[in-house]
Amino acid sequence: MTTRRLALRKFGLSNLWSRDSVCNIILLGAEDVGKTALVVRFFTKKYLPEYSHSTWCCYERNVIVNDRVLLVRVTDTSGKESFSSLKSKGLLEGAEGYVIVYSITDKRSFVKARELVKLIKEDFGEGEQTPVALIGNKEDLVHYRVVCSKEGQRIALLYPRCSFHECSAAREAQNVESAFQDFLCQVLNSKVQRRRQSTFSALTPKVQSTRRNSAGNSTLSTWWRKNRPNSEREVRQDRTFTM
Ligand SMILES: Nc1nc2c(ncn2[C@@H]2O[C@H](COP(=O)(O)OP(=O)(O)OP(=O)(O)O)[C@@H](O)[C@H]2O)c(=O)[nH]1
Ligand SMILES: [Mg+2]
Repeated sequence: MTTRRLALRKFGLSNLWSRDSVCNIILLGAEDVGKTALVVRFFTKKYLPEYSHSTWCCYERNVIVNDRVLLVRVTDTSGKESFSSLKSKGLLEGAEGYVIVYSITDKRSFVKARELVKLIKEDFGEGEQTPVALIGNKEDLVHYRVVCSKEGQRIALLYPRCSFHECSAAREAQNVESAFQDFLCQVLNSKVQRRRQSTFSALTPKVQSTRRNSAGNSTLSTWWRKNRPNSEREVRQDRTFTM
């Protein structure tokens, strides 16, 4: 074991090592905007004309971002489910970034995307710092465009850590790749910042002791995450596809 890992273990920070190489992303948006098509395109470089409309599922794959290998885990939600229902099922727990998709040919999907960005950025408190990527999909259907690029850009400019891209899952892999790569870089940077903040608080005994619970030396929230009677956690594993 390296000196660095030993030092991390000594200060109770050994988990930081593994947590750093995993990225949990949530994919949100209205029905039929191409959420599944986008994640499948990014992970496999392939495009299929039809995808399952299941309630939600999880895809994961190792991706190289900034010369580092990251295990990117994407929770692909269904457009039928509301944000509050996803939240109550615990699907948004541990999100390190949100990808919100709309179709440039569907105004209603843009309105929904705008509401989702607002919800995440304004109502989430801590989530304000969580990176969000707003993606206008189906760029290949230019003749049917009803949402112009400027409208998307305007939303992104309203919030910190919100990026905007237009792409087409159907046309080519390159634009989808660069949108996701750009977003994952943002997520990585935000993780590094959070890690610095949590390292600082872990090394400050006063702060740490107030967060410990009676059951052991972990924080209450960590203890609850490990021990809660949550069947969703097991279900989640059944719906994870490694690509
Ligand atoms: N022309 C075009 N069609 C697309 C594109 N992306 C997806 N589609 C099509 O749009 C339809 C819906 O795609 P999905 O990926 O299933 O959409 P979704 O957002 O996951 O839908 P739900 O899971 O029901 O919420 C499919 O018929 C896709 O082939 C695109 O970039 N261009
Ligand atoms: Mg889907």
